[in-house]
Amino acid sequence: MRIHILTIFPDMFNGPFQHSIVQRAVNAGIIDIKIHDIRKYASDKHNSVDDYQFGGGPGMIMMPQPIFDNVEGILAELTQLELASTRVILTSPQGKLLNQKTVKLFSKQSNIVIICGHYEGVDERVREHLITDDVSIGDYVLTGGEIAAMVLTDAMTRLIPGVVGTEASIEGDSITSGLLQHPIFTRSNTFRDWNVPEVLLSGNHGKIEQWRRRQSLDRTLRNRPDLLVEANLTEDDRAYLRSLGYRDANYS
Ligand code: 6GU
Repeated sequence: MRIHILTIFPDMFNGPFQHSIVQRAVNAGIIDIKIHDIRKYASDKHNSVDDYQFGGGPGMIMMPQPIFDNVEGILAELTQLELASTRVILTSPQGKLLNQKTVKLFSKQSNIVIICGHYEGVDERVREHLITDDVSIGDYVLTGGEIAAMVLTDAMTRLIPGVVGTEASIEGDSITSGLLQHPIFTRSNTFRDWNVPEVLLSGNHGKIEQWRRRQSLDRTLRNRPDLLVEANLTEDDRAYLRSLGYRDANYS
């Protein structure tokens, strides 16, 4: 997969992809990340990429022309087959909230183009005529789309086959499995008087699985009850949730 990131702050990307799993994926040739400086596509003598908004209002708006020229230059290099598996994504607080399902869909594409929104936003013609998807990473406002582009790149990368060691570590993820992950422990068995739960040392795999499942349900109910509506729950799970006092109209 090739990931193109269009930004007016290319230097922000020095670092985040040069460590750990993403770096390994780049070195192994599984992904290729290309950072594009939108300003290089500016066409006036001041290298403008932004301007005031028509109708008046606060702040500056990203101009359409440098973004169109940059994206169209990238798309022109692609084959028909690649074009059919390419997404052009705009990061902005007005986008659709990113979730694991969307990340998974994106991770199957051959090319991903991410335009990092800035200032008050981008000219609406970019959204209307250039992008395939607009993405927000949460209900808060960032100074720009760069960090969101890093988040998206990171989340897509780990889903590409061969990047993360075992399928099991992906399928067992919080969210991917529909529930939050259960608590996990490593050495030492006793740390500052705090013991690892007895059951994990019991060697009884049936009991361990049951404990983990219940901890997952517990944690999901406490932190993300919204996930329970879509989660795949067994009769046992439902009985356990009822014992915790969970009652929800959407859930039966
Ligand atoms: Cl994608 N961009 C900005 N500027 N703020 C955000 C965001 C994106 N997602 C959440 N907040």
